[in-house]
Amino acid sequence: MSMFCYQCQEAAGCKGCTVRGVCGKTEDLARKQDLLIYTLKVVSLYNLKATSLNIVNKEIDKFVMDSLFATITNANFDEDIFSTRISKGLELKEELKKQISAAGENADLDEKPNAVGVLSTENEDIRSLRELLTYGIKGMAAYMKHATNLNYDDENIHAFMQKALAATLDDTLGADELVALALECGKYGVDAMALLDKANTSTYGNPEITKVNIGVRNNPGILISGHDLKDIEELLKQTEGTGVDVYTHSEMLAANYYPAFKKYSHFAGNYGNAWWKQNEEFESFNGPILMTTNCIVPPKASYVDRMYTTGITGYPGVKHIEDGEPKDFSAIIEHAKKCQSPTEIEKGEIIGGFAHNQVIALADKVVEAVKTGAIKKFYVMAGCDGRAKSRNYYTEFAEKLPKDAVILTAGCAKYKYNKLNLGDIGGIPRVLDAGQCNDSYSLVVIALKLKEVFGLSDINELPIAYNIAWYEQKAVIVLLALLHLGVKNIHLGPTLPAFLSPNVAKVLVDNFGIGGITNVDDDIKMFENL
Ligand code: SF4
Ligand code: SF3
Repeated sequence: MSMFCYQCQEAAGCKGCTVRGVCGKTEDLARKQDLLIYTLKVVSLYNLKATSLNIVNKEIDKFVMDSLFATITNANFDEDIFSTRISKGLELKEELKKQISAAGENADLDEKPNAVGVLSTENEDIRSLRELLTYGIKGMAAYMKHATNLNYDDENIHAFMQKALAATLDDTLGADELVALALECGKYGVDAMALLDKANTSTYGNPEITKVNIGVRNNPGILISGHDLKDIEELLKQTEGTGVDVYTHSEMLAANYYPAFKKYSHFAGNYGNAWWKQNEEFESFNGPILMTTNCIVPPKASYVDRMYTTGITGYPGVKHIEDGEPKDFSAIIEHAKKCQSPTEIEKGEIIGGFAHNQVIALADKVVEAVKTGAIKKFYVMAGCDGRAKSRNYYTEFAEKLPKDAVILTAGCAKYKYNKLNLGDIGGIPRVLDAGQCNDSYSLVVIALKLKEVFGLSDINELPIAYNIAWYEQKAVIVLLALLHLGVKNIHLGPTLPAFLSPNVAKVLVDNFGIGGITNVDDDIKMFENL
């Protein structure tokens, strides 16, 4: 076995990728990512000790956060970036050791040099819990990165990420302690998503109901993908008056819902679908593409020269736009001017912008529809989309749901049903899109509001079912956040995570009622009876 990775839903054979990642990750890249994760654990171990001595190193918070994010599935395929980060981590460790020694303390901590890679933990349950925790903080790091880009930060969340990393090196922690840490991770996940929600809505206003054009215009365009709103803000500013239009792709769709971006007349709408269709859709877009975060699919030769990365993303041979205040997007804008306008692949509009503020503004209407029985049940179908054929389940599920059911969604999972004509219930669309995967937080705020309005004592008494599609590690932090909030009976698909050992899966089933999916007809019956 030359590598081992089982962090995402595409883990080969539902067990793990051992030769090459289904995502395109090579053996060398996998080893470097493993080494970087191990380095982060060691840096965290020393930083915890330094912090206990009141030695403050702010640089470490950013280094750990960015590095965790870079190892998320489909975020960065550039081996050189990982080599540089590993070296930087080792430098930071040496610096911390010096500081700890200078404070008169023992600076020889137990670094567990054999703890590199997932399989270095022999006990499969401990391994499973350590990885669950690691993937949870990877997702948390992604959300923190977007918040900090907008100058919102929380040192307690960074401290937790480092505590969790160091904990995965601690052989004295057994299954109970690690389960407790995973649930604590959910608490910090809620905090991180709340912080990002505050950052986004304070900076760009509250998302509002919006019809988004999915067709094309005649000007050259730039397609911006990923989740980083600061990047689209800067790109919209810098493209203004240049004759270049800006289109969103995949999860960046949610940018269309923010008041601050609507004022740009060259903001043309959304092009294409979820991340996994990019090989075709980036080709037909004809203009340059900017990847601000995951998910990158190894690019085809037909458009690789039109692709740009920024932030923590990277791909060998693809041009990278460096950080800056502001970032300089002139190269991609000049590139766009030389390109043809996008080829039309769809026409029409999709509707979204149902984040908490907007839905709560409609609360009377929603509550009335529930009271009269016009709406019988809400289905939270947030999460990720992916290329597995088995994910057509979610399209079929949305189509076959009874007409008195409303889907609450967030993340790229929505592309499985957001272009179906599912109609509305008394003016309330049957698919309410809150935004990006991090906006799953919005769905929780909505649920808590409904609980209050209906005077219920438990969130699980609401007529809400959870049928969540997952792919990468941001879905893991969303799941842990929901568990922390006491949500029960969440069903996860299209397959359960390969990193859950049978015993860990049993803990989740017994304590939280977590389950998988079977087939649409049986599952709809099962959810109706929950
Ligand atoms: Fe396999 Fe997913 Fe890991 Fe890629 S990220 S190597 S597809 S488990
Ligand atoms: Fe999507 Fe990658 Fe997860 Fe953010 S863009 S939900 S998969």
